[in-house]
Amino acid sequence: KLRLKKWRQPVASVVELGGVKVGREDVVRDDPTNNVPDSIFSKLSMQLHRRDHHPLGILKNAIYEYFDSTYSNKFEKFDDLSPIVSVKENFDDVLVPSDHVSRSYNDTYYLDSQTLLRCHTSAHQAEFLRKGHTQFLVTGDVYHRDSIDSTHYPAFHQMEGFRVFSEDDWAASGIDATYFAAGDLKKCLEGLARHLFGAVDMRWVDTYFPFTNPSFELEIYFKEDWLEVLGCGVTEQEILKRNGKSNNVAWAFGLGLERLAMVLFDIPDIRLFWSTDERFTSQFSKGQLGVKFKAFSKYPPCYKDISFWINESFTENNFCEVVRGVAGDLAEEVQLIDNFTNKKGMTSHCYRIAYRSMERSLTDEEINDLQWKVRDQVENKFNVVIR
Ligand code: FA5
Ligand code: MG
Repeated sequence: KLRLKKWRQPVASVVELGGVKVGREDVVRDDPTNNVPDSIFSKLSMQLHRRDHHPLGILKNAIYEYFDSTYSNKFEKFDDLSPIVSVKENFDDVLVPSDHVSRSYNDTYYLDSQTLLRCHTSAHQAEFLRKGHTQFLVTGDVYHRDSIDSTHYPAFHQMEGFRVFSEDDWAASGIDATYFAAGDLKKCLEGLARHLFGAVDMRWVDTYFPFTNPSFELEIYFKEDWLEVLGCGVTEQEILKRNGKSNNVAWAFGLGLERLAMVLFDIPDIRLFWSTDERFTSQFSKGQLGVKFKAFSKYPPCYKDISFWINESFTENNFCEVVRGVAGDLAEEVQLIDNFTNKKGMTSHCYRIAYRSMERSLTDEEINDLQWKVRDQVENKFNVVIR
C-alpha cells in the first residue's frame, strides 16, 4: 500500500486556468449535478500542449509553423483558454441539438448543470467571432467520459482552426461561396498533412457535424489502416449570423493532437503522453518533429475479471471511471468479455481489466489490492450484485 502511494502524483488543490485560480472544490463536488473525479481535476493543470519539449507541444509548434509560412495574413494563436466553459458555449452556440447524446452526464464532465469541461475546442468559436477574430487557431485540453484502451483517454488535446472570408475573396474566383470555402479548407489541410508527414496517403470522408455543412473527416493511411485525424467543414451560416458575420462564409476544423502525434512519433499508447518517466520525456526535444519513440522494456500486463448483474442505471463509462479512479494510468484496457441475460431477465456483464504500468512491473499484491478496491466501489456505487 505504501508503494502505491509513492507512485501517485500529488494533487494540487488550486490550479490556474486561463489566468484565473480555480479550487478543487469548484470542480470536484459531491453533488448530483457534478461528475468530475479527482483523476480529471489533476489533469487540468498539466498543460501538455504548452510544453515545447513534449510531443504535443512540438506538434503544436510545427502546425503553427505551417500556418505562419503559408498565409501572409497571419492566424492568431491561443493556447491558454480555460477548459471550464458553459453549456451554452460548448453546445448551444455551435447548434448541438438539445437531445444530442454528447450532452449527457454519461459522455461529458459537468461541474454543475450549466458548467462543464469543454468536450471540444469548438466551444470557443462563437465568442471569438463576436470579438471580431477572423483567422485563428485555438489549442487546448478537452475532456470526454469514455472507454479505456490504447487510443482513448478521458483527457486529450485538440486544435481548432477557423477562417472567415468576405465577398471579395470568393467573388473574384467566380465560384459559389460554400464551394470556395470548402476548396480552400481542403487545400489548407492537405498542405498541413504534407508539411507534417511528407508524402502520405490520405482521403476525405463525408460526415456530419451540427456546426458545419458540408462536413468532412480527413483520414491518413498508417500501419495498414485508415486513421481519422480531424473533423472539419464549412461553418453553418446560422453561427456566423448570430455573431455579426451575416455577409461572410467561413471554414473550421478540429484536429486531435494525440492522434497525429502517435503517428508522427510512433507512440503506441495514449497514456504515455501523461508520463513523467524520464525514459519517455527525455526522448523529445524542442523543434524535433518525427523522432521515433523507442519503447523502453515493456512490462507484462495482468488480467483480472469481474462479473456482476447490472441494473438499468449501469453504464460502461461509469464503470470505466471507477477503474480509472482506483488504478489511474495502471488501467490499460477494459473489455466486456461476456454479456448474457438469464430467464428472469437479469443481465450479467463480465469485464476483463488489463493492468499494466509503462514504467515498472507491478506486484501481485498491488494488483489484487486494486482489484478489491474496484469490486468494492462497483458494489457500493452502482448497487449491483457481484457474481
Ligand atoms: C469534434 O470534436 C469537432 N469539434 C471537430 C470539428 C471542428 C468539426 C470544427 C468541424 C469543424 P470529433 O469528436 O470527431 O469532432 O473530434 C475531432 C478529432 O479529435 C478526431 O478526429 C480525433 O482526431 C480526435 N479525437 C476525438 N475523440 C478522441 C479521443 N477519445 N481520444 C483521442 N482523440 C480523439
Ligand atoms: Mg469524429
